Amino acid sequence: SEKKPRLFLLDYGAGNVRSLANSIKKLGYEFEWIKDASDFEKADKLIFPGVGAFPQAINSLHSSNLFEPLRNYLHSGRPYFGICIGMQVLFAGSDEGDPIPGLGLIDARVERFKAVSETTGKSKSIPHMGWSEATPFKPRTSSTLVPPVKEEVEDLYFVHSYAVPFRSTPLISSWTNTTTQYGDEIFVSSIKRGNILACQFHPEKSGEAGLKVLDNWLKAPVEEISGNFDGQEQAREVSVKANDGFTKRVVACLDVRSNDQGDLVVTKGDQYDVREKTTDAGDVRNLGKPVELARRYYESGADEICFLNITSFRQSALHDQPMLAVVEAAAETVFVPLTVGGGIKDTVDPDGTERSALEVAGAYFRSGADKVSIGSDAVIAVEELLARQAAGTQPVLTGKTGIETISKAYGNQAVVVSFDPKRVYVDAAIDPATLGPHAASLVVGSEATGNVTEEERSKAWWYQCTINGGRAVRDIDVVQLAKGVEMLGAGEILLNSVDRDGSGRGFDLDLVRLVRNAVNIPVVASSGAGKVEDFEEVFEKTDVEAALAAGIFHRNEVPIENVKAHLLKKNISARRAKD
Ligand code: 1PR
Repeated sequence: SEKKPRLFLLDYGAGNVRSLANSIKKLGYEFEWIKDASDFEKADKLIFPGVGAFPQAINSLHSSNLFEPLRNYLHSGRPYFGICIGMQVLFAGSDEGDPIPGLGLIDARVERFKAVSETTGKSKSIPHMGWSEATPFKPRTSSTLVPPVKEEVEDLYFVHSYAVPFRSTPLISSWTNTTTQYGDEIFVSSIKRGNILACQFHPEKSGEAGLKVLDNWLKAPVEEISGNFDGQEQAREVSVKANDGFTKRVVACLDVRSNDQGDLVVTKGDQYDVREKTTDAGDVRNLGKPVELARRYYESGADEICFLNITSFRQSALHDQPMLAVVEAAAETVFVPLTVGGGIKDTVDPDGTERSALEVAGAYFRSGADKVSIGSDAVIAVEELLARQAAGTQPVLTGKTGIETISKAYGNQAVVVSFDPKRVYVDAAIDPATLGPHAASLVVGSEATGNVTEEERSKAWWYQCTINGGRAVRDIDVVQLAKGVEMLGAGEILLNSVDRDGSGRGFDLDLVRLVRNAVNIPVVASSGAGKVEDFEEVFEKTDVEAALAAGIFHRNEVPIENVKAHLLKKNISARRAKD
């Protein structure tokens, strides 16, 4: 029988490559890691799953002496599959970070998305994070290697702030395999020519659709996907559509903690109280096993899964091996993005070993997490930032906070900040000036647009931030926190509400709108979902990119399938669950 082709993966240690490794294993293929330049000679197929930032990727190729060998491999005509940064490095350069030349196979540049449209003035969040349509560009051929694999468009998972803009030139037209629209910008979402296939989306995070793209390439005979990438075609056009096809994400959240027997269980509270009220002992509510539930949610069409270790602030998260094991096991069966939070901060182990937030986050990324979520530590970091601003201390940014160190090393998109705000009720006739800076988060009940009770309508309130799972309030409001974490480099906000948590009353729309309008990074609305209409409402009435729920999914009251079906019925763009 024929010799099996040797597949190699190139990793430069910049984030979650475990998910790609897991998906290749799940599809039934074996691979080896490139260890040094000589391995390129042995490779029949090569995958470069680039994560992080363009200059870091190029620099690390240079420092490990892999830059030239990689370029030689690409010119050898043997099959290459680049993912995300693994696509971008093929270009001449990027606007990201320090200017540094890329591999230069394609004489065009990677550019930053524009937060505000030059033609319509409408704004969009950066990074582009979520599921978008990839539309085939090339005339259809018999090849099944063109992602998307079906004739029609498919939703695939993207997470990036930079992309190659589509331009109707012979060069770009020759390479473009699919295009994707974000806002009114059209970018090249995959390229294919000769031996090169590369995509801006993450096939290993794009559910069944993404696995199919990978599988098609993996099973293709080497000769079929070898060749050279020279030559040019005629320039062709793509027109901007009224609807960009960017979908709203539905996120399932699992609050995880150890119960009184010491096992990690999924729990869920009301207003952050997770203990049973019916038993005298007040046991921690147990709603299931984290890994099993995560798999169930993946299979029922969750666009993203979030684990929050809600007790880890008591000790170092790295001491919490079981949580790392949970992430590792979940990443074996969940092929959509995974976020992990709880205890991401500088800590000291009981034996005195110091662990930086960056180190803790790194351990989670290596276990298969795509993003880490920071709660308490982000509040403290922004308080210190505000104090430096007030005192005129320079520099305002120290570069030392967890948000800064992690986003620098792994990219902004890898850092989520979890907000746990609580309403502070004040007199309805209050003079906002008496609230000082917090007036920015003041809502007067009679003007509230979210669903509020008669009693709430007669009051006013502002949104105060808390730490340690709502246990301690701080002198900082959600608008200050939102602007502060964006400045520090966070890539997304997970916006909970202590008041609405577990209530089933719907999302706090006034809160959601305040935070959405304060920043240009994606915001996930959370807390209070009780029925499918609550998702419709938050997407119709605010501009959030995603909505999260916990209790209704755990108790099987509202399956994720029903949420998706309802959104689609109401013409809200959502990723179609599995066919
Ligand atoms: O402060 O960095 O160690 O992170 C701790 C993390 O744990 C924070 O993200 C914080 O939100 C979370 N957390 C801490 N204590 C609790 C608790 O419940 N006692 N859970 C807690 C937060 C809220 C949401 C929940 C939504 C949706 N849980 O995550 O999933 O409210 O719930 P619903 O749909 O049932 O209404 P750090």
